[in-house]
Amino acid sequence: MEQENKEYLFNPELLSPKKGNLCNFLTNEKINEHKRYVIRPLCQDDYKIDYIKLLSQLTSTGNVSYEMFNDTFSKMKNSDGMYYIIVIHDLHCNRVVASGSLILERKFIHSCGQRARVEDIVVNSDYRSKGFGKTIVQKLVSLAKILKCYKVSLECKDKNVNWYTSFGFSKEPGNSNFMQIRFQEFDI
Ligand code: 16G
Repeated sequence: MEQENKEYLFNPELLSPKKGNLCNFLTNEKINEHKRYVIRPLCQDDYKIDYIKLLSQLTSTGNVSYEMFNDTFSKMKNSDGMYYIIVIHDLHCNRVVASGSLILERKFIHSCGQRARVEDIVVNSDYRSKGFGKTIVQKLVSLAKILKCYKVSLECKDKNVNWYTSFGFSKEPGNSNFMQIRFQEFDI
């Protein structure tokens, strides 16, 4: 039998107020009857339980092989604490049903501070309206605070602005633009 690879992207204790408790069962009793859902850092083996398929509900993923996934996973893990991807795992169906990332950026400004970005929030369409997205965003915002970031920001589709506003994100007057240039030749 293939050995299970439980390598976490980052220390799971960061998600758990109780030291040593590596799995964090969702606290909403109504939704989490029988301790079905856990929230935890991304694992290397999540590739095998359709992590990329989950991301494809957010945007185009391209063809990501296991080797490509592992290579990126290792680079993130060895990045000196810059990448924090969390998932909600449905233990009954053994699949990853929601995910979100917190990416840190080192700065010289703000006393060599760190800024954080919330990225790639996605909930499997079969699991919406259970508060999973909210749980993930709130965990990531708490994590940004624990990691002493001076601010946390995000960019999102226009239709989601009100949803993110409900977690305390706001458009600062005179400072609320998000712009981009897309390089089609590298978008594979
Ligand atoms: C949304 C996501 C962003 C993601 C992008 C993908 C959040 C808060 N925002 O803006 O993180 O990378 O969609 O869309 O999750 P794209 O492939 O068109 O860039």
